[in-house]
Amino acid sequence: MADTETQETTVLTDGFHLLIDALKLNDIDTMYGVPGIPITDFGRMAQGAGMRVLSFRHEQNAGYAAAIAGYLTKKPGICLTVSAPGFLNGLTALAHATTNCFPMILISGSSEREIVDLQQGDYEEMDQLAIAKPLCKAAYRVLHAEDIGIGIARAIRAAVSGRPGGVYLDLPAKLFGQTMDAESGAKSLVKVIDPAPRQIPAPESVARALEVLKSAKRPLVILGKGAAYAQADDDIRAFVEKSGIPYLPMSMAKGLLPDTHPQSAGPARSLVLKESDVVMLIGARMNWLLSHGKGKSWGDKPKKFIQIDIEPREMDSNVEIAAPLVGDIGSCVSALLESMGDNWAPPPADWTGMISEKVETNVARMAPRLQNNNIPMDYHGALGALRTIIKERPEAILVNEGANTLDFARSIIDMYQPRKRLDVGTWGVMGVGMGTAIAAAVETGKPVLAVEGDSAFGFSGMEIETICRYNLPVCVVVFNNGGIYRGTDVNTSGGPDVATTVFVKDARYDKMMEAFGGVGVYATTPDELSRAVNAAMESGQPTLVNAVIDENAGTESGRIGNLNPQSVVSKK
Ligand code: ADP
Ligand code: TPW
Ligand code: MG
Repeated sequence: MADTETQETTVLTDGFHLLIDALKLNDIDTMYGVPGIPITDFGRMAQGAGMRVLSFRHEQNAGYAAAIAGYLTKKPGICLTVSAPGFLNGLTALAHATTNCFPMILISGSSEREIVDLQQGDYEEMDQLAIAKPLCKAAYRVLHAEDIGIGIARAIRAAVSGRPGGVYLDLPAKLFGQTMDAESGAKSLVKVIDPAPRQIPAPESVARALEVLKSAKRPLVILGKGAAYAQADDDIRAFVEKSGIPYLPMSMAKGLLPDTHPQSAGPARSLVLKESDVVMLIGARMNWLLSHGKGKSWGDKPKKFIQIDIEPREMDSNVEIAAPLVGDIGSCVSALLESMGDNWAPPPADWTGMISEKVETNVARMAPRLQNNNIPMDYHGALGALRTIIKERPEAILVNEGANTLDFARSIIDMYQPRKRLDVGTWGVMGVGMGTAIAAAVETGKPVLAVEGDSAFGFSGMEIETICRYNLPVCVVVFNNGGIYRGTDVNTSGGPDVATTVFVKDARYDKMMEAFGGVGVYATTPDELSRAVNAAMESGQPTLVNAVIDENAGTESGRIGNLNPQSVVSKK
């Protein structure tokens, strides 16, 4: 009798509930994924427990959503997938997150360990942990319900501490149904305290950095997306303004200070890279996007580099760093501000004057081109219209991918607020567009304008159904030039296939949007484009504008055509 009573009062919990409780305990309230065995019920139950669980049409897009959610919030974005094929579909995004230093956790269900390890051919069999390991910052597997708390805690800490990155968490099917008593279960959960602790720079490093900076005649600050990620916006602005040093924003750092700021050297990029004598990198790596700090674009004048980064091994990765400042950007910049004193001498006026002059000339040269009304539209005409829209709606988030569509939009559309420009990142990956747009809308509640090359859009285009399904305030503009780079290539063999870079002529992407109940607009002039986008931003209704772009207007690979290998025999 007594035994039965005890049994009846033992309340049980299981893997499903422990996982949900562990995530919620750590303020994780949103997941992006695709359902299926063995995580269907997990997704349902998480939704039932009040989490936002957004289902996508392809895991890669859910993964890109999670990656950018991590960038925007400094909390790991969660992507949830099924085993083998779903996992692999999510893996590209996990690697992308790691490459870009975005915190993300890919949670994938997996098959039975005993069968997988003996390679006996289980349903969706794959040794996922082994495959994920080289492609992310950390990878863990949880085998027992009582370890769920620790597993989630480790995954969160690994994703956000130090240099942020992607983490893989492997959850075998059996784990979800494992039971334990609810009280011990609750006790086993871990609330991660201070998941990304401040990393204070050494005082001597701060002094050294300021010494080098003081010695400069032609100083330059380069702001990268690490600086935007750090959310130390006020201190970064104060540092730039107090120092008086011209700055260059990397693509996703645009808007950290407004592009119209008098110290912005954006439109004088080639000049400042060549002529500067001291360059301070703040949350930007000296990778291909900065020509590795050498070669033609950097000119032949000697330079010294100062670098602020949380990752010590980033120093000297491409060039000698005269003053490494290792720590989190918030702490480093506030330490600099404190040590600068109140009498910091601004850079020599001939340097800042030379830059302002160049900026003015280049801006003035561009202005008339942005107002052209050519039909079909060229990039300048169409982007001139969108530039005004972002100027009038600086809180809107701009998502951008493509080749010409990316490169022209980056230089033409001024950004005014931090973390409003989200693009292809370090790899220049096509396909981030719709996942990024969805997460941007979900995480911020702000209107999203996604400016997409027609090829770029195609990589994730089916997710416009997701946008309609969740009724998100996303306006997609497809720059439709009928192909990759241009719509004019010909097949030199004379055979029946069209050229490799060419798509169907006059494709109507706007009708895809209508198929899912969204608004589709066909726009051939900057005015039509402008009207449609403004209406979409105003109404918040899911909208796709098919912007017809001159198929001759683009160039091969946009601005990075120089990276294409050339055949010595012939180039047809
Ligand atoms: P971009 O592409 O804009 O040049 P990168 O992605 O190359 O920027 O560089 C971002 C850098 O910022 C990475 O080296 C990363 O380690 C660093 N980083 C990210 N977050 C922080 C932070 N909170 N504090 C310091 N450095 C950071
Ligand atoms: C995952 C290679 C770089 S840019 C691009 C491709 C296919 C498309 C450019 O055409 P789009 O833009 O978008 O129409 P536009 O304005 O120049 O016509 N696969 C991946 N990533 C990359 N970067 C590629 C292929 C690529
Ligand atoms: Mg195109």
